[in-house]
This record gives sequence, C-alpha cells and structure tokens, in this order.
Amino acid sequence: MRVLLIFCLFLPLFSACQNTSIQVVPQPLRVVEGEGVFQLLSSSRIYYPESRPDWQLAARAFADVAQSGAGFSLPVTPYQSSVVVNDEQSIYFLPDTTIASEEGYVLEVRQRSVAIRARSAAGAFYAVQTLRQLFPPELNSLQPQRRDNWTATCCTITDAPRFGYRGLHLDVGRHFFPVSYIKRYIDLLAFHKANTFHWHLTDDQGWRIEIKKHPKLTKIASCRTETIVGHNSDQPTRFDGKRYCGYYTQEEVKEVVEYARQRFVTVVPEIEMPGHALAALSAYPELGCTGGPYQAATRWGVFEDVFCAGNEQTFRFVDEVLSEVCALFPGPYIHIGGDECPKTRWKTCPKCQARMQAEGLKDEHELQSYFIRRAETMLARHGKKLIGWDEILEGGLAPSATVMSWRGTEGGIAAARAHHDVIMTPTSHCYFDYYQSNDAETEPLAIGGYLPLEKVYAYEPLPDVLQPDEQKYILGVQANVWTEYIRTPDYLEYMLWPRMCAMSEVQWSAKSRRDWPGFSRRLEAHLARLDALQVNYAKSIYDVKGSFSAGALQLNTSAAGADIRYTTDGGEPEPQSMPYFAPIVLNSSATVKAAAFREGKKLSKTFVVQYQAHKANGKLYVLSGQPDKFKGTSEFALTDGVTGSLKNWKNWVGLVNRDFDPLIDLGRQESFEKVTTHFLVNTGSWIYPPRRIEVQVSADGKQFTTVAVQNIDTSNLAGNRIEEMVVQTPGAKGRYVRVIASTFGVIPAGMPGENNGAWLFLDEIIIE
Ligand code: TNX
Repeated sequence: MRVLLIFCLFLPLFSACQNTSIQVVPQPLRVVEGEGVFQLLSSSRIYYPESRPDWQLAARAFADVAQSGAGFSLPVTPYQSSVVVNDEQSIYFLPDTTIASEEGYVLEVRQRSVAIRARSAAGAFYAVQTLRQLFPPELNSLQPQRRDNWTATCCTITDAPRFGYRGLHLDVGRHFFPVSYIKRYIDLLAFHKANTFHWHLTDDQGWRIEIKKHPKLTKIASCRTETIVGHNSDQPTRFDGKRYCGYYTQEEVKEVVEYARQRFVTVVPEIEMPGHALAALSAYPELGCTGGPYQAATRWGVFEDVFCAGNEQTFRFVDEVLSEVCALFPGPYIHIGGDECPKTRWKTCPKCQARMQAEGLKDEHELQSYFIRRAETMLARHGKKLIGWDEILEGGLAPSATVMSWRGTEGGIAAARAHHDVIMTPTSHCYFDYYQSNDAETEPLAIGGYLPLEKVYAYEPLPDVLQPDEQKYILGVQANVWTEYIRTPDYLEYMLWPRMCAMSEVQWSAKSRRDWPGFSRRLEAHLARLDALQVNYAKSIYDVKGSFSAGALQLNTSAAGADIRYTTDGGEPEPQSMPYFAPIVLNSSATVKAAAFREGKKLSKTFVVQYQAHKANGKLYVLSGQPDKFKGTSEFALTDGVTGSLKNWKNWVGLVNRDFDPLIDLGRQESFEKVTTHFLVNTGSWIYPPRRIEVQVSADGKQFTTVAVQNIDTSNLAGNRIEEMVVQTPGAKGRYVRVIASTFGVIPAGMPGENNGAWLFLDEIIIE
C-alpha cells in the first residue's frame, strides 16, 4: 500500500493510480464508484413519468443512443404516478424536487438498474449525456456495433452546472452549413452539456435566413459572386471566380429550432446591424447612406458601408426583419450584432447628421447606441431580450441589453459593474477560428492567433476584479467559430474538437473540479467516443512542442502518460529512439525530429526543427526598445539557432516603424566572416523589408566600429516570403556585435496599411 501511495505521489499522470473506469467530460461535481457493473440488455426498458411529457425527450435520448450504438430497440414506457425501481436491467427517470439545481441530476448506476433523478427534464437529459459515457465508447457509434456485453461501472454521480448559459456559436454568413450538419452540430454541443446555439445568420458575405417581407434577402443577399482564395492578407489577392450561395427557409429554421428544443438547446439567432450588413445592402441599397450599388463582400474584414442610421426606412426594415425572426425563435434572446461598425459613412451622411442633431446625440457612437436602443424597443414588443457584442457599450448601453464580451473581458467587466448581464467570450480563450497548434505548417489555414487546448481549459470566466454581487451578472461562457477559412463540416470539426471539450468543463464543471492533468487523461477516453461519433477532431494535444533556451532545446507534450523520443540525424523518431529527459544541448547544426509515443505507438505528428549552430547561439542580446507584440519565443529568440517560418510567426521579433538594433554579447573576442539574417515580407499584414543593414563591432561595448553596410533592394513587395540577407564582414573581430536593420518607414499610399508605420520582422542573427 505504501509503495503504491508513493508511486502515486510521484507519478500523478500514471493512469493505474486513477479511477480509470469513470471518465466523464465535462467533469461532474461528484463521482462515487460502486461495486460491480450494470449490464444493458436488448430487453432493458426505459421508464419515464407520464405526467411530465418533456421527460420523454430525455428518455428517448438514451433510447436513441442505445439504438444507434448497440442496435437495441429499448421500449420507452410511461409510468403513472410512481414506479418501483428494482430490476429488469432497466433505466428509471424520476422527478425529484429535492435536487436544487434546475439542470442538475443524480445518476445512480446499480447492478440491476439505473435511476436518474432530476428536478427538470433538462437535468434528466444531462444525466443521459453522462450515462452514455459510462458504457464502452462504441455505444456512441453512429452504426450499431457488435459486442458481447454493454456494461457500465456502478456509481453515484451528483452533478450540476456551474453556469446557466453555455454557448457555442457558428458563423454561417461566411460559409454556409446545411441543416443536416447544423443538427449534428447541435447533437455534439448537447452531448457536452452546452445549452445555447448562437446562430450567426447574417454578415457582409451572405444573408442566410428567409424573410418573407423582404424576398430579395434570399434572392440577392444570400449570394456573393466569388470568394477570396488563401488568407485575406495574402498579396496579391486572388479569387475563385465561383458564385457562392446558401440560405435557410423559414421551414428549415423551424426544423432546427425544434431539433434543438428536443436536446434542451436554445437557439439565439444573430441578425447583424448596423455593421457587417453589406449583403443586405446589396439587396436593398436604399438602406445604405450612399444608396449603393453594393455587392456582398467577396473577401473578409470590416467594411465601411453599413445600415444608414439616419434613414427611417432602415428602422422599418429592421423592425420587419426582427418581427419575423422573433416569431421563428421561441427563446428569450435575439442577438443584433453591433460589432465592428465603422462610422465613416455616418460622418458624411446628411440624414445621419440630421438625426444626431434632432436626437441630441453628441457623436456617431451615440448614434450607434440610438440604433441599438431602437432595436431593443422593437424586440421588447415581441417579449425578447437583446444581446450585442461589446461595442454596444460605446456611446451608452441600451437599458436591458446583455453584452457578449469578445474584445477581451473589459467590456464584460464594465457591463457587469453597470448591472447588465454578460456572456464571456474573449478572443484570447474562446475563438476556435484561431490556430490550435504551433505547427502552423501542417495546420489548415486559420485566421491567425494561437489558442491551444490548455489555454481554453485554463479560462476562468469570473474576473476577480469583480465583487461577488457583480460576478452574478456573468451568465456564462461561449465559444465562437467564425468561418472565413472554414469551408466544410470536416474543417469545422477539426477547429472545434477537442477544444469544445475543454470549453465544456469551463462552462459546466465546478472550478474546484477542474484540473488539466485530470482533463487530459479523461479526454483520452472521451476521444474514443468522438471516434465512435466520427468526429474529425484535431490531435494537437499530442503535439511535441519545442523551445530553445540558453542554447538548449526543451521538448514537451500535453498528452497524458506519453514519452517523447527524438533523433538528431534527420531520421524519423521510432519507439526505440533516444528518450527525452532533459533539454538537449546541441553543439553543431542539426535537424531534430521528435514525436510522442505511448506503449510503442506514435501519437503525434513528427516535430521538426532545423537548428543552426553559429557563434551567437544562446547568447543574450539587448534591443534599445522592447519589441512590439512580436517578441519571439524567448529572450534568445534572435540567437536560438532557429529562423522564423512563413506561417508561424512565433519566432519572429517584430517592431513597428523603428530600427532594429540587437546588441549581442559573444562573451569573448570572436572573429567572424559574415552575418546572415532573415526578414519576413508580408505587406498584406503591413510587414515590410528593412532598407539597410549595418554591422558594428566593439571590444568593450562602448566604442563601436562599422564593419559592413548593405543597402537592400525593397522594390519587390509582393507575396508572403522570407528573404535571406548575407552581409560579408571579412576579418571582423569583437566581443560585442550590433546589427542595425533600418525600418522601411511609413507605408506608401496605395499599399496595404498606407500612411502607417511598417512592421519589420527579423529572425536569427547568424554570426559565422
Ligand atoms: C471579429 S467577433 C468579428 C467577426 C470575425 C472575427 C474573426 C466579432 C464580434 N466580430 O466578424 O469573423 O473577428 O475572428
């Protein structure tokens, strides 16, 4: 016993020490394992209270799983006033008002029965989502699997959600997803105990919901002429030349809403206004300030043409659209967008200016607030509450608005302090359109950013700067999936899973029950369920990540219980390759390849890093000013032996409109013949080449001599590319080396970012 205990203390990741049979995501409040197992049989029955017809939905939910995964047709039988829970290997649903949480439940798995107690049908439904995770993962399969027996470990699980609002969003404006896929999306989010589907139905690139009063919205606004190819920042811009269309009829919308209801999911539709409205304007140009003509956008971004806030026709249109939307969606909320609305047109629009005068509005932000307040009044007439992105705070918040805090958490904090309800969805932790792996070379194109699974998991939605009586305004958390680059369901699932698994614990699990090592272990078991459901999830959790520090390469992986094997000769890592224990000290240039293994099986992609040995490796340097935002991976970013890559910007050191001047201390007098460096050219992202490179040396760090100057031809500003600069420095000698790369300066007119200072991205100062 003592041996085992010590073993557990020192190897917390070792699975033998853990409760291995009950691995539920999201983590329940309390799990008490019992004796023996419950066996589900083809003769098992499901009993639900006849007096509570909505409970049939929860009962059916389990019957459907058993049908789909095991091929069992379990009868779902109503009982009248009471039922005796005893035998038959059956499942009993029992309303229980002693359970405090509206969505909570107690799930008791005994050898001869399963009892599900809950206050509401929703609670019973969540018990089912837990129960299906207690059986072998194949029970969740889309086609019946052959198995001798279907057993679940006996246990008592007491559970309740931390937050009442547990959302997942989907942008169908940029790319359209058919109803059949939306249903699967809802199934998967409900499986993870989320209860809100935020359906982003309109945007600049397409209007996707039928509005009977305004038929041109589907006839014209649901199509764009073509779509940008590659990243929005790529230069030159290319388009696919293919018309892109899609919308949901009102019948389809009703079908989705009903499908969601049966899974205890509320649909929150979003109709964007006053910005992100180009598609609508393409159909009804009279609603824009200039009168058009307009075209649905064919690229991504923020556009200056927005709904005209001075024109009464706009408000009539909005009212008519919202009336139909309110009738279609029975939930309490309608989302009206409100984000990213440039005020350019309003500033020069006589009608908007007249409106501001008449209403005593001091600026265009107040005009936006006026717009949102009118939408709020319209919604109130239909008994609906308004949600908007955090920009709706600017210019004054509509009296009863709920704020979705996306540009960080400040908006949410301000709204909570003003006693407005808040949903937290900051880009930093909740944007699943960001990269999830550092291995950007092999990842599908993403909008940018870096949001790994661990970071999603680590999100704490209640800011400690808020007092408890302010924290209560934070209703919950939502993950967002914007689909500029996400064209297909497979792609979408790759971006979403397993990050949504991590998010489900942020949304559901008690703070005290969240722990990353525990989650990564439970996730292993859960991924087998996602396999059964044929979810195309990302395997980035297994990624080997590397970073250089003081000339040594550190490797790690988040996969529970995995070990890393590596090679330095360019060979593929095998189970027998060198095990990684401590940072690898490299004395000469090498290609390091590493992978995560468990029980001889390779789990990860191969991690590859080209290490270049040179005289400045692992040497510290100083810059006369701090880098702007892009700092590289460590304080050795410029001397770690690794050059930044095209897709993954984490290695680059970036400055805006300033000269680069790293001063490197080589530690002793060194002779060298050349200095090589690299810079990134990506003018679409305002990153420009340097104009000139100068190398200086010094023996004492005070007196410097220039040993070489090289001007750079900056005439080619096309594409997204890395340029190598070799500066010959024959006979140079010194302990201190300063490399000055001069900024491109102000971006010329006609170029992306015109009149702003150019970025300069530099990596690795190679001294040889
Ligand atoms: C900002 S989040 C937007 C969206 C984009 C998204 C891309 C928000 C309210 N607006 O229009 O798709 O960034 O990450």
